[in-house]
Amino acid sequence: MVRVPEPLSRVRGRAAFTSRLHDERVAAWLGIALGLSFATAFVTGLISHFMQHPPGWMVWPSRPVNLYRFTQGLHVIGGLATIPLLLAKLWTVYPKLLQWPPVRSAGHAIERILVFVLVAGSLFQLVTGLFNIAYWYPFPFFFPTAHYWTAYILIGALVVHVTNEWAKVRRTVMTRPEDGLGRRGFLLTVAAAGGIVTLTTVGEAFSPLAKLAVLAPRRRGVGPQGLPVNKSAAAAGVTTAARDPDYRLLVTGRVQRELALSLDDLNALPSHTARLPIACVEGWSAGATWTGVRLRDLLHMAGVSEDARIRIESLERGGLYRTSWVDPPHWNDPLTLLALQVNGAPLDLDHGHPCRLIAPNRPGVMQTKWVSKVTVV
Ligand SMILES: Nc1nc2c(c(=O)[nH]1)N[C@H]1C(S)=C(S)[C@@H](COP(=O)(O)O)O[C@H]1N2
Ligand SMILES: [Mo]
Repeated sequence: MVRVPEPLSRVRGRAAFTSRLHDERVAAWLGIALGLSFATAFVTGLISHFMQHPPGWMVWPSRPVNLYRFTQGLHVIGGLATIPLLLAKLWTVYPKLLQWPPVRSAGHAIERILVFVLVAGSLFQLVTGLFNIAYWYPFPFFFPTAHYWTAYILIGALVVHVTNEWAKVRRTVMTRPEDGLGRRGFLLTVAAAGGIVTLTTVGEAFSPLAKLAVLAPRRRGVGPQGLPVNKSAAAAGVTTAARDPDYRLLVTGRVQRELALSLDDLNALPSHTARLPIACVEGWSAGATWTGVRLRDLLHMAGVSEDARIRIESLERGGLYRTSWVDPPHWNDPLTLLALQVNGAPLDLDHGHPCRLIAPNRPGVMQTKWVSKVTVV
């Protein structure tokens, strides 16, 4: 006997979705949580972007020391905790995604396109972000650029969506439900899933919870001198140059006196110690005790004016992060060092031997390792 399939209209209509949690009240609460998460991710993401690519008029302060560590930790860990929220929301509303007929009017078509952009944009941001912090780049585009521009599209769609839904959501959450549907249990489960993601990753930035960070791609204490390494000296191709006895640190550009300092010269200069974090854009961070020469002492020796911009260059030949800019608030800060030691021992080759830049409130990608040249612009 041939089994007759159920009519499509039934499968695509409400009848096929038996759980009563495909429900406006659940969708409204999850929507509020997602709106707050994406707003937070957007703001912290812009902070990270503009710290790395400041337009000419924008100057970032060098304090508080741990500000970037906090905003970027929030961006990444908060983004991870958003994944269960988004999955729950998609599950709650997916009967609507399959509604029949798919388009009822021009207005309805626009609304559905908006929802498509919202769903696709959210999934894209969370999935590419997750792959990026896991050091997996299966996509053909450059992650920071794609993640940055998609954020504007997503936030645009989100603002329109919130405007459209605001009155309904308000009404829904302000009235008492008449039925006891088990919504609270479902929402608590989703919140717990987000909480577990946070607890098992936040230790990569917040050391008291380091032991719980079983899902974090970077762990505290793993790596030479107890600090994680993103790019090793071998990967950067600097192992020979970094150990060259003829190494000189050049201070050049718009200076009154050019300097060329050997490692012994650097070690003979007044040394200072600062407790500063490496705060990677990928969300992990680690505090360490750095000892070395103040960048501002070197620049004063070279006779540089207070408002100059400084370019730091690495021995590394290629690579996206071989140079970084240091603006006046950062290089005038007494905590900004060309570090020669970390945690009481000479820098490991992988941490930037002979010397590395370390400055407060700055993304890890701008803490240049294997420094060979300081150019005053
Ligand atoms: N020259 C150079 N410096 C660099 C990098 C690099 O690729 N090349 N990577 C940066 C990044 S992304 C981070 S997070 C920190 C990591 O520092 P660590 O290896 O000392 O932990 O170094 C930064 N300094
Ligand atoms: Mo990084």
